[in-house]
Amino acid sequence: MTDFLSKSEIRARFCRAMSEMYKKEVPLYGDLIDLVRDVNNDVLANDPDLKARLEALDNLDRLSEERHGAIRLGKADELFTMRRLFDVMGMEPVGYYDLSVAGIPVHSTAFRPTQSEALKRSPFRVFTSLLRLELIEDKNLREAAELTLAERDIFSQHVRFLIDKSESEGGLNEADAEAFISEALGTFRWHSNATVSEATYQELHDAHRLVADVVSFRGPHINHLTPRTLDIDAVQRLMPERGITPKAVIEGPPPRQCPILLRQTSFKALQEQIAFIGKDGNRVPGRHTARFGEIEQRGVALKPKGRRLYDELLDSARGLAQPKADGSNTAQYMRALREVFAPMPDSYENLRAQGLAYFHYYVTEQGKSASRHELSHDIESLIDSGYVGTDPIVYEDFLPVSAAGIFQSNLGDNSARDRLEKSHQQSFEAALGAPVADEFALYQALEDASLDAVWDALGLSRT
Ligand code: OOG
Ligand code: NI
Repeated sequence: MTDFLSKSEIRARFCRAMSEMYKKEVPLYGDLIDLVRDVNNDVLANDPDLKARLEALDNLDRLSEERHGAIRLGKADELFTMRRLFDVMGMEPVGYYDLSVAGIPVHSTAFRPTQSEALKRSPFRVFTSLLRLELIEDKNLREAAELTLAERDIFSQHVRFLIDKSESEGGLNEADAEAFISEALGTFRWHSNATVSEATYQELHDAHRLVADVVSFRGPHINHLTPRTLDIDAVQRLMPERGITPKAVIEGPPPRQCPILLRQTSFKALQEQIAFIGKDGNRVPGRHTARFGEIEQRGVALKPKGRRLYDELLDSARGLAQPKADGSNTAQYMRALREVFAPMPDSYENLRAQGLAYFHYYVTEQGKSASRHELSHDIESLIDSGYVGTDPIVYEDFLPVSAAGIFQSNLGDNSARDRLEKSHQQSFEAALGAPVADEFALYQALEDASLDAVWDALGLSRT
């Protein structure tokens, strides 16, 4: 008999190990985690209703644990093996993000659990970008970058062996899972010794700072981790008091009664000591800016119609005021954002009634004790009479404009903003070795499954 650990258990342990590693590597991140925990505790102490709701839906002990991290890969076969590595932990590629529209030479997906039980157990996901080397215009530099990347192997032999084993046997036992976690973690570790000379680094950096970050190192260091906060505006405000410098604005929608999608902000990336390859095997000291800390607050997932409205409103807000990186027009931008977002209903009832957002349906206590002949076959009347309740389904994905804002705040203000050529989802999926899942289809399936369960529980057939 095999005794496999569940994929969710491996993911939860991996996430904890990653957090410990990153706190040691970037102590300021540990300070951010402490701040997030303090703010979350304050919010819960002041809002017993919210506390009760979260206790029912989530595991409160894990409230301040990381929700996501991000890495940047350099070549197609790294993405291919990374997909298999994340699959050991029950994380599948969801969504395609084209960052070239914001002048960033990568395209990305998010590896994440997709089932509600798995999300509840450990929602950890990794935003994973693949560098598009073809966007480096200088042919010599492009070839030098390709050569440097060709020489590296970011996976250990042992982790490759354990990925194969998990695939062929269908899982990993306790000992193998522990070995997998520590071997896999090595792939995401920071290396302060660069694999290039200072001159090459400068050229890569001049092509795009991100190119230097990916090409100059032995592995795809985790570049940030992101815990969940219950009050992102409070954390943003309190960061400076704790010696943490936040980016100028919170990305995403404005503050609302009923949060939608995702709001996020980060602290600026740190300047770190590195060492370039010098002459005669000597090392040359240098500096590199890459790693930071981020926080997120999530709200209800929007249906395609809601998402179109969101994108339109965000576009208009940005048309009125582009947030400046130095923070000089933050107040103006936030005011524009609030005003522009007025057409987005700010009650769950209206978001649901207008088909703008996804909801989880369930039979209430009253519904459970009702006799069948009292029950209508119409979901809206069942809701009106209190037999069926609804809960917003939380958005588990990312937003390209927000992601671009997070990238940019950590790349400096002089990074290219021109539009690059069109996206290449097909080449991304070819490298990945699988199609990315459609996020809307996943949310729709969750909503549909909850409705089916309602009809079953009430003994009714769907009309
Ligand atoms: C990824 C930035 C995107 C987010 O939360 O939107 C991201 C990166 O900087 O590599 O993590
Ligand atoms: Ni992030």
